[in-house]
Amino acid sequence: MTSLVVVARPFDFALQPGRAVLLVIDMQRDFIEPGGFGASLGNDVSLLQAAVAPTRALLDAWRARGWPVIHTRESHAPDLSDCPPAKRLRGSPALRIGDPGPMGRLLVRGAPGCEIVPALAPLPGETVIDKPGKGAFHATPLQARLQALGATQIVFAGVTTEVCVQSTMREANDRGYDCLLVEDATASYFPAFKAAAVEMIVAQGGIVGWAAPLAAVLSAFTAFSAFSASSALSAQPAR
Ligand code: TIU
Repeated sequence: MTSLVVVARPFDFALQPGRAVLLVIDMQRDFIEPGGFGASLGNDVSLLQAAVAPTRALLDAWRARGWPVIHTRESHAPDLSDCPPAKRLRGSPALRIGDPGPMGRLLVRGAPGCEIVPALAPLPGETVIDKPGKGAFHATPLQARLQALGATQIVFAGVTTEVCVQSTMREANDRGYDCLLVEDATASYFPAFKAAAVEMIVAQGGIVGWAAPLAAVLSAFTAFSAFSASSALSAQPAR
């Protein structure tokens, strides 16, 4: 199968149809909207809004081809049995995980704040993985799902770049997946940390993976569609 060449750093990423999964990390109201977990930690949540529209554009392009999408949510059971005390008690936030806030209990499954923002809501048939940690492989069925899909490549979007996205990229890299981070489709409460995380990922010949702007991914899709159309035309019998 012909691959789609995405102009990326540290070098081109050969996206393979049938092998690539889009993994959208934790685009939840609790991180992106006021009154949620991110805000309880003292963060300016408006910084994460910038990633929503590019992530939607990436989802639209991916879905148009019928390629697999997996969403994650950082979330806990209502009894917090999957939330280690070390996580719940860390620091001195305004509200802790499980406390009631304006969008319901923070990071608790079933609370409105735990849901993915409406613009990026999962479609029927898309996998949603609830994860108790920062990395999406820890204590989840993600690896089994990727194996069932026959995936060898993961394209990443989501928040926050240097916390849950980078943790998951590192976990995925160690499990043998080629990982591409779409730079406009990720954001951090700390823009300098986002920039540093991207540099850390692509340094040393792609020690963790690749990074590319959304435009590069969309260009690869467009070029691939044009190539497929011309191949189909040239395959037509001569009249
Ligand atoms: N606090 C922060 O930057 N992130 C998180 O707690 N979780 C995710 O990144 N999803």
